[in-house]
Amino acid sequence: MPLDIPSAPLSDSVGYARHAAVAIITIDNPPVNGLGHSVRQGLLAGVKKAADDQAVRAVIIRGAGRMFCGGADIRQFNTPAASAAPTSRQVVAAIESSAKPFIAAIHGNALGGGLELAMGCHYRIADRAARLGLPEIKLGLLPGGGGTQRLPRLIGLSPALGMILGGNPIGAARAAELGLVDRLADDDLLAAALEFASDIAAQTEHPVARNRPPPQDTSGLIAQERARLSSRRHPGAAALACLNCLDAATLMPFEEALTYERSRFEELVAGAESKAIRHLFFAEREAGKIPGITGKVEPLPVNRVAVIGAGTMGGGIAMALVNAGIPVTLIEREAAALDRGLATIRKNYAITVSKGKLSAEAVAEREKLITPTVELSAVADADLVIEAVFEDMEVKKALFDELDRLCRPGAILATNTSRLDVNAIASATSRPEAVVGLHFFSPANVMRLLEVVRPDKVAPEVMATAMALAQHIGKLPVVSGVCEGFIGNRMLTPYWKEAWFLLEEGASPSQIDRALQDFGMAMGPLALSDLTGLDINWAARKRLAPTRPKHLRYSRVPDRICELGRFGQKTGAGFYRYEPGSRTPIPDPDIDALIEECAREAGIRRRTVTDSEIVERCIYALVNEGASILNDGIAQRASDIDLVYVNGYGFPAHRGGPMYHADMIGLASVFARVEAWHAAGEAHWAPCELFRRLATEGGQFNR
Ligand code: T1G
Repeated sequence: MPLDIPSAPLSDSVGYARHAAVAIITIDNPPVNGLGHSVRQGLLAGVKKAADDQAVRAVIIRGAGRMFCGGADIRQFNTPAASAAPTSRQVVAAIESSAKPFIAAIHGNALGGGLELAMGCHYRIADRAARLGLPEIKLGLLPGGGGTQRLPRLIGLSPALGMILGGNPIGAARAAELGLVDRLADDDLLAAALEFASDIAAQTEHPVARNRPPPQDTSGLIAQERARLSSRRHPGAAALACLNCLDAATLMPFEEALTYERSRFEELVAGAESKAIRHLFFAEREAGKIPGITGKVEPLPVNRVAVIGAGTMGGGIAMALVNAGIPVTLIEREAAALDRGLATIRKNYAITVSKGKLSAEAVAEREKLITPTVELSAVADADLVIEAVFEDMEVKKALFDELDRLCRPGAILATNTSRLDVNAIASATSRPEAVVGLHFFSPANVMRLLEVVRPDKVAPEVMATAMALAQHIGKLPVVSGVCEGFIGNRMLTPYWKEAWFLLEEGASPSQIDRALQDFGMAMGPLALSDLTGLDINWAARKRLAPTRPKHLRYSRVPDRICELGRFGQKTGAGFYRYEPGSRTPIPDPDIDALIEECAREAGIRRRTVTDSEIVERCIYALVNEGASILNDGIAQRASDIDLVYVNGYGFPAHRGGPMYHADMIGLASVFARVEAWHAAGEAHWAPCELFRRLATEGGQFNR
């Protein structure tokens, strides 16, 4: 059967061919066959051409390249092209009203507007590996091309609600079970679609989604979901709008509900939340790019990794690697520590199995990929070694000296340090060009963010390998230069300091945490420090004390808390106290008294501090440090900083990240506040040159 039938162009991204009595319309708009304006024009032209062609009895729509269609062209949103006729809705309406049956031949992805296009067709044939979904909610949007109306008519309200509010695609087999796909293709998709076309040729009636009975919400599903959403601090505009559109599907005539859906979509696509989330969508794709390296320098093969340290980080890293099918040699100096690490890994997998996320067989396969040993010499056959040992420079230098001698030539040596100088670690080896930082975030088998720290002497192929490995194991790699704390932890320092200063000036821990959670932070700064452990940063402050500039304001609050042995949740008390076995922060009058004493000692008259002042000072502390990180060349781009804070530190995605948030407020306004605090004698607010220049020139961090 001919795989590829020559097409005549209908537009610069849609082709038309006829094979016997079947017209074949092919979308060819790399990289994802997005439904840009030229695609929509071509599709409508194809619908008309097939209608006029007397020889045509059925029509197949398919995608060229690696997928059927990845949805509307997000880059065209908020531009005239997005709503230029013909819209997706008009194309789908023309297909649905066609007297000739349309068959969507789906491979790769059918997402968003791509699935909506397929649901406008009378039938859907899918390759078994295909994935179908309506991920719009992940862009702060809703399916605006009829998805909220056709999907529940095709598969029922409950599965439709799950797909639309979850935003996750389903596989072709599941789609077939639900009735979203009419036939699965085992190998040749086009052949299967052509065969299906001949199977239905004799039929005079063909199913039209819009004519199916509307979904009924007999079990109060929508009300339950609305209550669940409303109980969230930030349910998100898109989730509520999706729910309202599904409700409309059960209550309104089809056309009226379609108009309602379109209005809600237009509100969302013009809204700040979706624009912020779409900023992050593209930022994620930018983050993986290192100019001059990715796409140009071939990554080195990584077939075996040695992980040194089977503690929380080492065990999580080992899991992240075997989850991607990469064999791991897990090394600990002592058998007892190794056994503890393996037991933790087994426990974590058991939880995953109990949640139904993985089968016991799949877990067994992954655990088989881990080779535990107490012999450091086992690193000899590793292509990459990742150390996750005690966070001490001398310990790490000594280990890297040993690794340099034990590892094969060409092996890459990576450190998981969260803030130490990777150049200094590299200098402990004879191969600094092979040393890189891979700063995983805990839990390393769950958190997507990975700071790839780029030392001065690292070779381009080592960076290319680190970025490729990160993406292979499903991480979100962000390149950071070498500095104290890289990107994320460096920004955390002034953020926490501002919170401590606000405590001394009159705010309480609960007020500060609540104000920032109302802003959208997943956790308040003080509860966060209790979670991460106050002792880690206390050690850093003590290490840096000899070089701390004396003119900078310094709060004794966290030191005094640590001196009481209160390191946070791990000791049952920090800024808050915790009941045994509980992680719920409980305000502690002893801490209030300690704060008042620190204020007195610092000569600070306490006052009423407003929530808005708390938010402004803490968030602008992030922005000001982010600007310095950009100024110092530590981050490649502002959107990388946004990604670090949204994915690693709970910054609200619907505000786009700290730098994007400042851009939306206007840098002149943000800079004016920073400059005012600096001019009032708060030396730690000194803005960098880049911030000053952008603010005065009307620029933005995210260009
Ligand atoms: N529009 C524009 N560009 C897109 C795009 C899209 N929909 N999807 C991907 N790209 C770009 C991406 O920025 C990157 O660009 C390149 O394509 C490869 O992407 C009306 C309103 C399809 C699963 O949400 O999930 O339809 O960096 O690296 O890993 O109801 O892309 O190369 O310059 O991600 O193979 C709904 C979003 C839109 C799907 C492919 N659709 N995309 O993954 O490639 S809204 C989505 C994805 C909508 C309708 C509604 C993934 C993918 P560059 P990539 P991939």
